[in-house]
Order: sequence, then C-alpha cells, then structure tokens
Amino acid sequence: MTTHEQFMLRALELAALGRGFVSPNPMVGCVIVYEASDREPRIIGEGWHRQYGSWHAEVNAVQSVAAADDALLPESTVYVTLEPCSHFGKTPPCADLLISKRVKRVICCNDDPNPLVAGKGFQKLREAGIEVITGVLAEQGRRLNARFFTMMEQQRPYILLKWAETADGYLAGPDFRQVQISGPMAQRFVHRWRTEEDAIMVGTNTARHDNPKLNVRLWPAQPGQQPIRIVIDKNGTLPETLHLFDGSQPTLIYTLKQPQDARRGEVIVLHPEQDFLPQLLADLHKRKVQSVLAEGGTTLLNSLLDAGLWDEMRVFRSPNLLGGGIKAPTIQGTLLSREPVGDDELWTLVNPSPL
Ligand code: AOF
Ligand code: ZN
Repeated sequence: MTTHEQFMLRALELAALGRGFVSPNPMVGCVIVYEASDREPRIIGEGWHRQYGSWHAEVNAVQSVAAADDALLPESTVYVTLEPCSHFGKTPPCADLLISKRVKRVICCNDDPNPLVAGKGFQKLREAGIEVITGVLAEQGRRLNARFFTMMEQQRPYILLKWAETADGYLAGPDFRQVQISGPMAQRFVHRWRTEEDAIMVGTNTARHDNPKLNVRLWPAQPGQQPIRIVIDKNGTLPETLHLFDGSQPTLIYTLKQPQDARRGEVIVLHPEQDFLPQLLADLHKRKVQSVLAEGGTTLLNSLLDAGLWDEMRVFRSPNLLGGGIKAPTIQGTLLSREPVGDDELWTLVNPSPL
C-alpha cells in the first residue's frame, strides 16, 4: 500500500462515521498531512461530514488543526475522499477554503458527480496553483458512497434487497403463513440496517399477511434515524387497521387507485399505463430518498430483480428446513461476503451491472 493509500484509508474510515446521518449528502472524510522534507509525514488535522446540512469534511479537518500548526498548511497535503465542492450550498465552497489556506496539494478518491460540482472543484484548485490528484482508492470511495453515486448517476435510489431463507430455499410457509426463519441476531442486524437506509419498502402481500411495523426497535436509533415506510397497494385494498397506516412514521403508499378509508400516510397515485416500479423510483428520487431496503415479499423482490432494479442483496440463510411454502428468489450477483450471524449465514452480493 502506498503512502497516499494509507492516508486515504484513514480518510475513508472517518467518512464512514457519518453513516446514517448525512443522506442525501455523501459520506466524506478528510485528513491533512504535513510533509516536512526531512521527517515522516504527520497528520495535523482530521474531520468528516457529520450531519446533513452541517459543515463539510474539509471544514472540520481545517478547524481541527491546532493554532500552532496553522502555518504548516502551505506545506500540507489534504486527503479528501470526494472532490471538494465548488458551490454555495448549505455551506460555502470547500475548494475556496483550501485555496484560502494555501494548501500544497489535494488528493481525492472520486470526482463529485453532483452537477453543481462535477470537476469545477478540481478546476478551481488547479487554477489557484494547487496540485490535484484523483482516483486514489477510487473503488473503495465508490463503494462507500454507492447510494450517493447511484442517486446522482441513475436518478433513482440505491436498492437493497433483503430476505431470509431456509436451507431448502423457502422464505414463508404455504398461504403466506409467517414463520420466523432467521435467528434473533439476524433480526438485530436488520434493525441496524433500517437505521442506515432512508426508506424501507414492502409489497402488498407482506403488508397484509405480516402486518409489519417497519420501524427500528432492536437497535438504538438516534433521532431522525427512523426510516420512511413505503408500501405498494396497487388496488388500494389493504385494511386501514394495519400498523403501517398508524401514522407513527412517515409512510408513502403507492397505488393506482385512491383508497377510500381513514389510513394515515401519503398516498401517491401512479399512472396505470406506465411501468409501476420506475414511476415509484422516480417519485422517491424526487423526494431525495437515496436508498431503499426492500424487505419482501417475493413478488416485490422478484419484480425488482426481473427489472434489474437492484444494487445489493443481503440474504440470511438459516440451517432450518421448511419442506414447502413460498420459494425465495434466486441469489445472484457478485458475492462480497459470507459471514456467520448467530446460527444463520449472511450472504452479501452486489449487482455487477445495474441498468
Ligand atoms: C465536500 N465535502 O464533506 C461533502 C460534500 O447542501 P450542501 O452545501 O451540504 O452540499 C451538498 C453537496 O456537496 C453534495 O451533494 C455533494 O455534492 C457535496 N458534498 N462536498 O466538499 C463534504 N459532504
Ligand atoms: Zn464542501
């Protein structure tokens, strides 16, 4: 591993501390390294984007530099996981800050795909005489911000499919009979994931037969970390008494027919003559929903798989047998990891070719 990669790895580590707090912004980390010619490089500042709407990583890193080290900035390299911004958003441009501090060099993983930035940050820095290197640990940077890149490049949220299946490949009993397939540890994992994504989605059968609450209970959720609930109810026939319609969390109901009942939630009526899922995803994009965890059932999961509208798959495989029932979707994609979670095994795969 090169020196650049080592410092960038630290910046990526810092960036990840923003997980669950910065969406729809990217997670960004920054490390400032002073390089005296006769000594080992030394970190003099670190920071990350901690909260949506708040200071960017570069600002926090510059702020963290001790007053005594301020004079070292013109001989320092700034490692930042994403191209410094060039626009006036919720905060002034980070590129301007780095220019005003007269840093020597800026090294990044990725260019910012946000059309407001998209190369203009680098251009500003270069025009000010600052050396710019990009593409260091680019893969890791894209993976870390897969949600942000998907939103910016594909104009839709990042889609995670999640299910639990038995060793013989079933995810529910016959007639949608609900059976607990994965163990308690796996359930805690799912609740943590709910804090990490913007929204959770279920299809009509799951809403009707499981009556899920789709909130975070088995993991400590910070304020603002309860996800939006999304339910598909094409015919508008789900009972208004479902937990999903209790008004306890923001809930989006996608339908083709305005339901005539007292359910609580925002109803979005889509056009019947156009494909349902692309319309739903376009609407979520408009709402700046950056990621969706699809938790079932098979109809929804298979529709997303068939349309190629998925990015990541997380499957708990339990050692138990069911002997019959509803078949789980086919596991596919590039395997990232297989790890034991309690008695289950968690398979994580990514779509090698999102549309
Ligand atoms: C950076 N450093 O740490 C982050 C950046 O609304 P704002 O002002 O917070 O701007 C959000 C946009 O800024 C976001 O879409 C992305 O393009 C960039 N995020 N840029 O230089 C950071 N979080
Ligand atoms: Zn910025």
